[in-house]
Amino acid sequence: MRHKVIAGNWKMHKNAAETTTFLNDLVNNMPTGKEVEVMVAPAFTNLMLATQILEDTNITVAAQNMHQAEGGAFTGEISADMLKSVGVETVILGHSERRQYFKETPALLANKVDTALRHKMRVIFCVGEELKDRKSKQFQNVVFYQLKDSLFHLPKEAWENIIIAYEPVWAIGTGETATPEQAQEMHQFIREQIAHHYGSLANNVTILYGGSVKPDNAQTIFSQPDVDGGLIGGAALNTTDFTAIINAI
Ligand code: G2H
Repeated sequence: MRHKVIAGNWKMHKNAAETTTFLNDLVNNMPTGKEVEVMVAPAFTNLMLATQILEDTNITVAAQNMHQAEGGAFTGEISADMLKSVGVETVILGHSERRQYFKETPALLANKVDTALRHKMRVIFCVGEELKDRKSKQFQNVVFYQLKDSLFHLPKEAWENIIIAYEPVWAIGTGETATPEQAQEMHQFIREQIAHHYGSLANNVTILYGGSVKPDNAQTIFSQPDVDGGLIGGAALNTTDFTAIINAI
C-alpha cells in the first residue's frame, strides 16, 4: 500500500558498536506524530543486532542485498531465508552500486526479486539513469527498461510488496541532487509506466527518491506529488540529519 517511507541505506558503514549507538540514539530522538515508515538498512553483520534493538519500535530493518538462490555452495552470500530468520522482512535490490561494481544485470535482479517475493519479503527496487543517459535524453528509456526487465513479469498481486526507489546515478553521493521538478517528472513517468502495464494499482505503489537527499533539500523534494519519501545514504549516517529528514516529510 502506498505510504510515506524514509529509509537509511547505510552501505558499508557502521560496525556493531556504531550500529548500537546510532539506533539507541534514533529511538530516543524519533520524531513523533509523523505518518511515515522509518527504516534502516545496516550491513549484514548488524542486521540481527538492529532487529533486536528495534524490536519494540515501529522502525523497520532492511537488508542491502540478497542472493537469488535458496541456499547452497555460494561462498560469501546471504539467502532470503537467512534474512527472515533474523527478523528482516525487506530487501533493497538493484542499487546502482550493485549494478556498477558487482555487475548485477536486469535478468539477475528479476531472479532476486522473484526469490524475495517467494519468501514474502518486501522489495525496495532501485532504478536510475547515468549522467550520459540524461545528457543524451535517454533517461526515461533507460529507467523504462530497468522496470520492464526486472519487474514487469510479475503478477499484479506482487506489487503489494514492491517499493520503487528512483536514484539518478549522477546524484548518488555526489552532492548533486535532482531538482524537485526532475524528481517529480521521473516519479510521474515511473508511475505512468506501471499504470500502462498494470492499471490503477500504480496509484498504490510507493516511489522513493534517492541521491544526495539532505536536511536542506528534503522538504522540496518530498513535497512533490509523486514522491513518497526517500532512500537516504550519506545523510542517514548521523541521527541529527536523519531525524531532520524524517521531520521534512
Ligand atoms: C543513493 C543514496 C542512498 P546518497 O545511493 O541509496 O545515497 O544519499 O549518499 O546519495
